[in-house]
Amino acid sequence: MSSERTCTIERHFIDQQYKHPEATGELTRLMHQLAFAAKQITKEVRSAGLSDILGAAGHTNVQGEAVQKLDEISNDVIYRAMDHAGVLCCMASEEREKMIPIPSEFTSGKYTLAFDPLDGSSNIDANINVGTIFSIHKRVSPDGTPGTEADLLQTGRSQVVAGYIVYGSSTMMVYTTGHGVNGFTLEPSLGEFLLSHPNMRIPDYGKYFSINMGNYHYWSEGVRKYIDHITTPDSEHGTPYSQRYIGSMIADVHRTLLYGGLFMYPFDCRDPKHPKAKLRLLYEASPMSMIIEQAGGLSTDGKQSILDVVPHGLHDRVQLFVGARKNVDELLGFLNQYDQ
Ligand code: P6P
Repeated sequence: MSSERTCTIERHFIDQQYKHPEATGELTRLMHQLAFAAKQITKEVRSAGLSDILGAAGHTNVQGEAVQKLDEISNDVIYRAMDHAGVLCCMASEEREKMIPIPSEFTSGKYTLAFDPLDGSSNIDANINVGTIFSIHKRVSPDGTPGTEADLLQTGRSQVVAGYIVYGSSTMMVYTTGHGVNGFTLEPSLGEFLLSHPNMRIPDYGKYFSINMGNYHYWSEGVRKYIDHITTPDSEHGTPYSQRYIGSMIADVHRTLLYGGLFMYPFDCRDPKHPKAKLRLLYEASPMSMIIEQAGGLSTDGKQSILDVVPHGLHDRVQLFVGARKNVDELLGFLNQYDQ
């Protein structure tokens, strides 16, 4: 095993910290706690089929979606790993309508955490890849005071850390602090995340596209024209591309990071005056877009980088196109031609 492979995620956190003399170690501690939570959720996900935590928990979350028991367990694991860490001033979760305060004796932290505890949860019972997505900002309210929504409602561009943990054939944690993207694979026999994918780069182009084709007739003209273009056989344009769609954003974007192409979740334009988006900005689109852009790719809501979209609410939704540079540029050509 190469020397890089023996680099634990803890060592990597410390290396990142020592690149910044002003670092206090708070962020390192935050990342340690996230890695610990990831190991706990891995254990729950791996044993879900053998215990009674599969199936719906019987109530719906703020998104109106049936909450799976693993969603709740994952949410609680992350909350318990973070609430006493003394590094956060507040949190936001897909599973909670309102901002999650930090207990008053621990509210001095200078960071915020927005997370989707278990993205793709509708696939849990089918044993399909699910994952945790996280986004960290530095607070904007005065240190030592309870965190506020304003601390959470910041653009993707101002994220301090963005990352995800994908629970698949192995558990991988992929994160960026704005200086490139690194991937770590959990070595179960050690209980450690080891550096397995140093300096991840997305290919410049790929002949894959990831989208729910069942919504074809709901999309804008530009999106439909683009999909028609990439699915029409034409040797000169190297089409058709291959479609890959798992239905867990985290798995679809992770594959796109590795193989290129693009992932799309367009507006539902059945009401052209009120197009509807599905994916959430704060804890899905923003962190995944920072990862892809840090790896050399592009993200857009059709008009601007996802990282520049200003959030107004914790659960804002956004149209999302994210992936390899040439693929996203090709799509934008169609949106600019047909959707302006
Ligand atoms: P659809 C999972 O529920 C999720 O939020 C994302 O992870 C995924 O990309 C999307 O919804 C799938 O939505 O409408 O294709 O089932």
